[in-house]
Amino acid sequence: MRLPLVELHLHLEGTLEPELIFELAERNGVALPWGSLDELREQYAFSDLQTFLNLYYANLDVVRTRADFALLTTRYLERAAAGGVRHAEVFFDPQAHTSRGVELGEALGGVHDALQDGERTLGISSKLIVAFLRDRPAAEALDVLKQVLAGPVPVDGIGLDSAEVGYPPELFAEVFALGKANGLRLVAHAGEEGPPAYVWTALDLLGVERVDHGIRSLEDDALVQRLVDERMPLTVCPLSNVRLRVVETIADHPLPQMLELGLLVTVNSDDPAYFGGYIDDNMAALQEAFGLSAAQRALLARNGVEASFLDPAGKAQLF
Ligand code: ES4
Ligand code: ZN
Repeated sequence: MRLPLVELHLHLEGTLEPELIFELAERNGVALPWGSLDELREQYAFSDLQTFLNLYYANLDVVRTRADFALLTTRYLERAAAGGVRHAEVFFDPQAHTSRGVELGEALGGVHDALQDGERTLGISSKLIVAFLRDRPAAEALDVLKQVLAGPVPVDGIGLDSAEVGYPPELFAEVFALGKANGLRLVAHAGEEGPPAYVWTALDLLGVERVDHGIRSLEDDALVQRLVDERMPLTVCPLSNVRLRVVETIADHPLPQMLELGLLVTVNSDDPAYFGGYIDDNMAALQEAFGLSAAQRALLARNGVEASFLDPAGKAQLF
């Protein structure tokens, strides 16, 4: 039996493949700073989160119209379906687009249309999580959230991403309170490059229901105990952690240790166009490095379903 793959940590913007960058540049008449695909690919050696983010935001210049956002999303869903994904809860960063003059409704509308189509044609159910950029002002995030809530596109949750260190979760307490008051599900990146203290405040002051990454939680035994006791999901992204130098190699990744500790760990792909692979590639890399047992593979699959925001009937359908 093929285990159900559930993607819970994926930035749609991070699925913008080099080939699609050239395709969109051509159709939008955008002059790229790269002469060839190979020249662009040479930029993908990152030394940390910030060097990656610089390229991630710069490459978005080619994504402009509602049709572009729909195409980006559809290409992701097609690749995900080919890799066995049955359900995806995807992040979208409105401020990465509104800050460069794209209309919120065009961006979010294109994504939403494609997610709906993907559900019908590819059989991938999905949830849409708008993520706020923590290295921009919280007042801007609040304003964007109000626009989303007043707009026509329904979203399922809110998240917090971008440069972490120096931008603790508590800066966004008001944003998350408004999201919660409107019935949205709450997640935040914490403990990727930032300290365990950021995981504590994401839990206590934002009220998150999942922690994205969270791997630096291992530095704090009391925090690990709490995460285990609360069955708090951690959306871990192994290939991302290697490419952003959070861990040295895949063989050094603490995922087996995290499972051993009883943490509710899920495997995800983060920004697959940038980090060398989609969720199936992440699973394959773990399999090769650790020779995961059938029981461990089944546990990871079950964790993905449990940690999703599907209702009980939706979860039952995945098994
Ligand atoms: C991200 Cl890997 C990562 N971390 C934080 N923010 C992000 N946005 C896109 N990818
Ligand atoms: Zn991420």
